[in-house]
Amino acid sequence: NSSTQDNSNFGPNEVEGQADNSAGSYHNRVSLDDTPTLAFPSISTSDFQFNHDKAADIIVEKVSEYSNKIGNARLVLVDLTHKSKIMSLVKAKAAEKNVDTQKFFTHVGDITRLHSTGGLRCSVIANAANWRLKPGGGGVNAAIFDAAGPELESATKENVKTLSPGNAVVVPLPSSSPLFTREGVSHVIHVLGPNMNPHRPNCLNNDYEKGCRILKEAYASLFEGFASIVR
Ligand code: AR6
Repeated sequence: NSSTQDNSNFGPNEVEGQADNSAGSYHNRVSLDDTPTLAFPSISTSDFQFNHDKAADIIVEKVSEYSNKIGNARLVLVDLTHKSKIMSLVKAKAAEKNVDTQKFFTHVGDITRLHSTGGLRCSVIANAANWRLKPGGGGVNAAIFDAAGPELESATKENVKTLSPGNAVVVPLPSSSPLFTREGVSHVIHVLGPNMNPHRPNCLNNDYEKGCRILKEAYASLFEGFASIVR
């Protein structure tokens, strides 16, 4: 049901887009202004099989830390469906910690179509990448490389060849990329999170002490990268 709306938490230039029916104040919303915004997927929680509850704690911790360091810029956690477990967990934990809803919210939609189908302008999007920074492999990585065209692969290669877990790299997107022209995305930040999937490289074999440290580093590196763009 996309008709349920609650505009009570919106700023003056915002109206709600695709409604997010779950309770809590971190509603997705449509931005009508040009506030610099980073849209990011939950790193490592799907193909890389990282524990959702632990990941949600880390997202909220790092979002709270960085929301004070990015001026008026905003951070938006994106996932494909209203049923997203990680999204629900993050919303509940962010509400508990009173994270500023002007600086952080969640949005249901395809990260490669935020402007054209969600009405949300995000000049920067994050990718849950693989260590080779290659297209394909499914998940959000395949979607972003597909949507961005060959421009993203060549621009990525110019910057860096591989990524180690816990790191992020900022890639300026050529203006010929469809993601730039259609969605207004000027930068993609590739992030490599910790992997708990035995069928993927660098599996941590359930070592959550190490995994949590690497996931924290990954978000810190992502948000630092975003801060370096908006500064
Ligand atoms: N828009 C928004 N969110 C999405 C989209 C999309 N188009 N597609 C997926 N998600 P995953 P990981 C969400 O598996 O766990 C790849 O093969 C998804 O629901 O993409 O870090 C890479 O090559 C989930 O919440 O990333 C790596 O090898 C989140 O994005 C590996 O997967 C991340 O899911 C990385 O695995």
